[in-house]
Amino acid sequence: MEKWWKEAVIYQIYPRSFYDSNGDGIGDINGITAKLDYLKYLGIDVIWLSPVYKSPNDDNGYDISNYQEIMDDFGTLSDWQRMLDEMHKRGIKLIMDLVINHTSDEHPWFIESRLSKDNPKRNYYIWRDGKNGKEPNNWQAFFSEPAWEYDSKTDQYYLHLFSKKQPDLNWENPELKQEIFSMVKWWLDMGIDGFRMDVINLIAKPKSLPDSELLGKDFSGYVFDSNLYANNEASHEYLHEMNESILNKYNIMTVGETPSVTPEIALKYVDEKRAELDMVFSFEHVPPDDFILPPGKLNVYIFLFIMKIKKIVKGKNRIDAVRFKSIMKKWYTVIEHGGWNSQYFSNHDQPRQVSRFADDKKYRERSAKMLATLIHTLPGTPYVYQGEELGMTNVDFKSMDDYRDVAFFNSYKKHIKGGIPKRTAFRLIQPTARDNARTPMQWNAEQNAGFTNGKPWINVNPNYKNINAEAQKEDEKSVLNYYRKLIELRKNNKVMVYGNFRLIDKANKKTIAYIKEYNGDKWLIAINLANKPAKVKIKDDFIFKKAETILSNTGIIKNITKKSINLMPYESIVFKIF
Ligand code: TEU
Ligand code: CA
Repeated sequence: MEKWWKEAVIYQIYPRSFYDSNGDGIGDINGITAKLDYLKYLGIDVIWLSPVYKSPNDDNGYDISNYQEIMDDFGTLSDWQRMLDEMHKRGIKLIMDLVINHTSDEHPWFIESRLSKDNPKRNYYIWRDGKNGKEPNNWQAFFSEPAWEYDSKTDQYYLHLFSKKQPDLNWENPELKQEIFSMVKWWLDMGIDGFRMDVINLIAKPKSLPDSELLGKDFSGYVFDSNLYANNEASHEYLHEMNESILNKYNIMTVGETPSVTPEIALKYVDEKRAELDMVFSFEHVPPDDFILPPGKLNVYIFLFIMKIKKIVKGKNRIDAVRFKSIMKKWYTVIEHGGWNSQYFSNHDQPRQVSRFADDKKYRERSAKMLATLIHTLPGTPYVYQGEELGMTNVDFKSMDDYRDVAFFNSYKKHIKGGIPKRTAFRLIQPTARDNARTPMQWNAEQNAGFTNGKPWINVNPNYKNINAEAQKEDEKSVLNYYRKLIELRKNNKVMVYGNFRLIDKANKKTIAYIKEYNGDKWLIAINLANKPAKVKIKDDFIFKKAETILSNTGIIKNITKKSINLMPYESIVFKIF
């Protein structure tokens, strides 16, 4: 069925790093309002705004201490209201980030909860007795620490799947659930257009909180087992209930962030008939490059050696084409069965896509456009993360002091504890650091990339003199202008949105090529994922008279024979076929 959110292009704003309107070095809400004309010019339809709620910023706003107020750094609720009005005036919709798996430990609920075992808010969170003087179970949190924190006041532990300043909420408590539901309704009544739901498939914990049986994987004795934390049956019940009682009364969209989902599991969340979510972010095509350290010093060195070899191999062809194609094919079944997908390579948790999956040096512009072509033509709704439309790259910070992210610090500490020398640990985790994507948006070639007049909360990437929005506006061949063309194309061609998806030349190790068809329109997309020339073979069973280039990332218009398409390194072409 046709829906506005299937046709939309969604742009993610990480507010801290977008634009600083008052010179304190921190991006803010008035800064977003000031840049809406840029986003209108880019052509996007929806903004996903990372959290702007009151927060002590242990995890940059993903630790919320008040759901119904705006963080001081970012402005006020009336700034927010004005921003929303200005978005709507321009025909841009807004989806807010809903973080309801956990709150900050500075949320008044938690402050009360930890006071005593019989406090009325005690069961808003997950408290347990220790076992033999240790944690209640062997779980490790996402940010490299044990998932339980001891609280001496009541001699119990609380669960936190993220940092220890992010205690997990207890969704089994109906009172807590109702509080969350009324907060959700409050935001919808403020006029927003939907939610991105943070780690929403973790909200229901496994009954009895069992030990993970994936033992011995880690020197620390704790086990990171997201399959155990994720997708417990009740998460579907809670989402269905939220949908039936609130969400379906509004013309909105929802996208759930769901680590550890297969297409089968994802379909349960997004199957139209089940009425839970509209789409989810899956991770199969962006697997964590994070490492689980083996115990023992010798093993650590063997492991480091293997990682080094892997990196060399990976450097040759950043996306494994055959694997990627099979993932895309598998995920297309979600759409075939009445669900929908999202398409992304980047967000505030992932390194920059051009550095990670393509080439941020010689072929930076061409390969950034190539990745964009993929995102916008693969089946699903495309998501653009701020700066991606400029081909922004990872940052090569030289010291730990340049980093800001709690996940990075925890991971560093853990590597040191595991016996890895400091410098090696730093080098090892640097390419995966979330701060790679959190350096300020590069607006122009002036000081601090035009992001702030003050001292930025995190340093700008020094390459802003070459890579910035102002320069790219002027350059017809820029990555920015290529994104504008892709977005415009989506508005005028439903085949791009609803076209079915058929891969050709599946065994090709360098390319991905596919046909999309809708209401008589037929497109062929041919993409070289490698830094070497490639050739897409077209079999006899696929016949066409003429193939016209609609968009090419090299600007070269091709006449193709029916047998094959030659592609330069990282070349991508969208053809209309007759
Ligand atoms: O991310 C959840 C998540 O799966 C990530 O933690 C991911 O595993 C990690 O970032 C890889 O390094 C969401 C938010 O997007 C993230 O920013 C928050 O830190 C996290 O939830 C906790 O709210
Ligand atoms: Ca500011």
